Amino acid sequence: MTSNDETSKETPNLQDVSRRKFLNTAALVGLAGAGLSVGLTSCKNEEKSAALTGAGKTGGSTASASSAVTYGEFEVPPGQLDEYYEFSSGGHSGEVRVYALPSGRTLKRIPVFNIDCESGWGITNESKAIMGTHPDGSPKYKTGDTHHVHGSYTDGTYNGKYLFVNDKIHGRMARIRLDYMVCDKIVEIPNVQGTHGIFPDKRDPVDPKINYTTRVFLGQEFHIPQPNDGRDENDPKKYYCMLTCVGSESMDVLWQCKIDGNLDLIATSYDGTLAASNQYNTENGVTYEEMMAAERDACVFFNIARIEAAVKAGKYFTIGTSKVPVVDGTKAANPDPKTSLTCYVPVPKNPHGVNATPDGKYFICAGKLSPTATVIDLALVHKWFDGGFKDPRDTVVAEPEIGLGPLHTGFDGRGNAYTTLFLDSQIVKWDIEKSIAQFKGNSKVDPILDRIDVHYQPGHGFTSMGETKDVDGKFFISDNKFTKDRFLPVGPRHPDSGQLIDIRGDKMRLIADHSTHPEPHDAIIVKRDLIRTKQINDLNEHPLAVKDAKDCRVVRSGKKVTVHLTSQAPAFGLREFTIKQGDDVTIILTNLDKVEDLTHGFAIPKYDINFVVNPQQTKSVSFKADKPGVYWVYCTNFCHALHLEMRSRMLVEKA
Ligand code: RUQ
Ligand code: CUA
Ligand code: CA
Repeated sequence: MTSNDETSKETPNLQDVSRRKFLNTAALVGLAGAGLSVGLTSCKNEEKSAALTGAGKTGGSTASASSAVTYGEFEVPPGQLDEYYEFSSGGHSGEVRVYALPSGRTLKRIPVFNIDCESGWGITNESKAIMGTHPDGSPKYKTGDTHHVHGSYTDGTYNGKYLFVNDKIHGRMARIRLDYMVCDKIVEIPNVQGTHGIFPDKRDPVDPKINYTTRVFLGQEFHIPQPNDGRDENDPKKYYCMLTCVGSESMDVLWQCKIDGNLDLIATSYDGTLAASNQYNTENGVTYEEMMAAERDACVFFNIARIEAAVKAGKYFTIGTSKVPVVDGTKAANPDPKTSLTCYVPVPKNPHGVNATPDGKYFICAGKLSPTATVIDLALVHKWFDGGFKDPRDTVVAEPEIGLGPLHTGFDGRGNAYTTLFLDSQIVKWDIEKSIAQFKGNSKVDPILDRIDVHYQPGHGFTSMGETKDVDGKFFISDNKFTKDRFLPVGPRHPDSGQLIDIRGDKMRLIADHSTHPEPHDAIIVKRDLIRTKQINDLNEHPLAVKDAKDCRVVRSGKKVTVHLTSQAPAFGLREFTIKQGDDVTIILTNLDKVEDLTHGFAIPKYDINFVVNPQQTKSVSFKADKPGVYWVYCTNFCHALHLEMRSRMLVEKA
């Protein structure tokens, strides 16, 4: 039976759980038992009861039938503005996306690590300078893999200045300035591979003159030889991973900290003293069997002040040609908690995700291959660092069984946690203080408050303002990896989805399925009044701006030719311009239109040039005039009744 057949037989209905498809029982039993199954992608239909038996074994329970949503409640009528921005990573598309919530409207795609011919990202000289180039001027990398988007903070909440996003493939981090919603810096991290989790400081700035986040921390997921230059290739015992610290304003790599095992997601404490990361490969395995050999891995805490003091005191080394100071945070190098740079808290098993509760008290690590979430008390982590006790495991204050495949946790500010269950295809709502009481031995307490089915296999889940002290407990989004029968079929490559859930009441309620282009990896939901954008560029921000149509001209110096050009609807400043075959040409284009939203495009056929200039913006492109002939340079962005007539002729004279 094809999915087409299934879909056509059934009436879509948000509340109809009978359409849910479950993983086969083998996957559930395997994970619940020996923990040896990786058959996570099976789409074999199984009875719901069979699947829930598997879940029940590990503390799961049936999702409650949530009360229906009245759709008018959440409608954002035409012309009205949404309450929130959602900033989402675009996964292996390499971009960042901007949505409006609760409507789910798509507002913008911000190209970051990807080439984008709509905006000209990776095509214009300005964007290539940010992305990095080969000596011939071509982009250094054409691919990216964004996972985690976080905003810059002041006093524990978003200040609306920046977004930071990782690139897992090439070990980079990008910064997006939120006033223009464009990427303005990319840094490539030395000595790492697989830069996965990132998180900025939430602390109050040290320097009162600085009203932005001061540091961003990045976790390395893949361990490698150091330097990775061909040495120790087949000696995995010598591979290792590092935490990297980047200055958020300079975007310089400030230091790195070598660790045992690997790093994954990152969270920072609200007091600015600690960063933490879950570790799923404390085994230093190179195959998945090896990586899941141990019953416990860890959540590692970094004592930032001690690391920075060690760097200042010169207690560091460097690797290869990199000048970045590296401190040693391994257990062997840190035998005494009172001086230790790191605290490795044992957590079961291949944990995924670490999230800080908005009251600043706890870090929660989801178990992934264990049906548990581990609650770590930050006060106890500090006590451990002060030498108060020896066993880091004593920082754990709860470990409730919440369901199968727990990955990420969001918060509502009312003491509840919402964890995505990848294998159960559910969100589970649980009470943190009750889980602590249960852990202390009060067997009568059940921390589980509610479950809701999602469709299907959720990865990240996050709440409105949930990573800030201003968490408002209104919405939760479940970003789902599989959609199978949820949308009209579009061939083998399925859309992904973000499901919007109302969390204001006792019971969670599913509001909407927002389909998304793969892969909406992780996101934050930010109140709209925290974001203040500029709607028009400043003519003076580009040093080469052509400020008057009368300044349009072709300037030649030997083979170097510069074309100064303007756009103003419905014409370019030069109706034609002539260059010679073999010239090295740079075209500088300023859009002199001042009207909001009046963007022009600029395309040259066969020369592979296509970009836009927004009102008062200047961009440039450089190319070799290697093809003689007539080329109609044209505007690609519908701007005027005479948009189609908005052209110029580029005449390339034969050499
Ligand atoms: S990790 S689905 Cu790249 Cu964000 Cu958990
Ligand atoms: Cu200018 Cu279309
Ligand atoms: Ca492991």
